[in-house]
Amino acid sequence: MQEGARADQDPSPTPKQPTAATTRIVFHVDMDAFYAGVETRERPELKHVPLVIGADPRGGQGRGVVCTANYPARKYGIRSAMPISTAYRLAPHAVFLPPDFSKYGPASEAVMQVLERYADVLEVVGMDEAYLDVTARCGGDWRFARSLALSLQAAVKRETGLSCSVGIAPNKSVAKVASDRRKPHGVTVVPPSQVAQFLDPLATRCLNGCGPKTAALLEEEGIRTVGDLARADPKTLDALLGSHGHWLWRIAHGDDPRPVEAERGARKSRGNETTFGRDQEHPDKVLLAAADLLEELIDSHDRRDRRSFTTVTVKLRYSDFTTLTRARTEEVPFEMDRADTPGRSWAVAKNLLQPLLDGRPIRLVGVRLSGFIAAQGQRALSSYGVGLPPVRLRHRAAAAEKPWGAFDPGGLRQVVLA
Ligand code: TTP
Ligand code: MG
Repeated sequence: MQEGARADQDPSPTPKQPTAATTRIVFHVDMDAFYAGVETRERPELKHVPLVIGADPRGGQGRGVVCTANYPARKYGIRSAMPISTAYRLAPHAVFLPPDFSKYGPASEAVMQVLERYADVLEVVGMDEAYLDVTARCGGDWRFARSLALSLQAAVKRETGLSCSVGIAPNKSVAKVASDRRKPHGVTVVPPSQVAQFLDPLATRCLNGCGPKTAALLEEEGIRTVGDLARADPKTLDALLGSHGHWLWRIAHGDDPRPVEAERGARKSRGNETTFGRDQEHPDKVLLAAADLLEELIDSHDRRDRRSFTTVTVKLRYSDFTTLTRARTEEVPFEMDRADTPGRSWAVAKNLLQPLLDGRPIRLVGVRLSGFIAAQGQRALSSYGVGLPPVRLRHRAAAAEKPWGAFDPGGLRQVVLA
């Protein structure tokens, strides 16, 4: 049901008073084919043709992966994280575009600003998704919640040019499952009385927290659907999956007490990594790629939330897929407003990487920032992206010791900002 299509008026939501007995009403909003949607805004002619955002397919020889594909491309079976070579084989006539990360942060911020107006509490959980607690403004009225979601979709479309889907349920985990049911541009409402019948037939994979490995383990026990999971003996699940098994059992029952929390939206880390087009044997080239990744990462962090960070983590994957990470936490935080942050954080990353570059060929290098500290004067969500010009790290580069941005590994890389 593409209900959002008929939502072009804004019913100017009026907050209502919740009663003590009101169950929560939670929205999960997830952008449709997010990166592809952003690219299509500038090139509307791509809207109805298969579009793949990801690594260069190099005529089927490319080595990176698909970031996302628009819905016409998904008809060919193309999916996120699939090798780009497979995507090319499935649809060689598709349009392949590299991701342009400079666009997605600002687009996300613009979306979140719209969502903020529709929420009692907004929890941003990723670039393209958020939970909204709308209990108070809906006053327990589920029909009103549906019209609020239609209005939200229309506002996101009107103000950002992007499409999203909304799941409406009494808690986060059911809302998250629901937002995925009628993509793209769908609204799925699951009031409390329908939670059990909604979840029962779905594959366990539909639950957030049930990845392919967990689903395979459950399948070995004959547990294929969320209903099977709900009927399973929790002790068996505990034995199979530990405390995670118990959690899955609870959410299979539609039981998720987690509140929607504004603060929880603040991410704990931000990372960036690249797979080399060819395994890289020269330590200097790996270091230069890492320096470039770190610069992009700091630039992206600067545009997103600007908190100071204290920990730098590096990651290396050797050609045999052995993967190592090393982290260092500094007592003096790396502040986003300080010109020495790129140089200082690079010195840490380099010192962590160098001992690991022992001549073995490298397949992937990554960097991650964490240990965030809310800085004074940090931008409020409501002012994201507004007013403050981004810190131009590339301009600072001249002052830094390292050759920031000087190395492009042949355009062969697949960058993943997470
Ligand atoms: P998703 O919300 O998982 O996917 P999507 O928005 O592209 O499509 P859908 O309509 O199914 O929600 O991820 C959001 C963005 O994150 C996506 O546009 C690209 C990026 N991404 C990757 O780069 N790699 C990945 O493996 C995934 C899953 C997402
Ligand atoms: Mg999405």
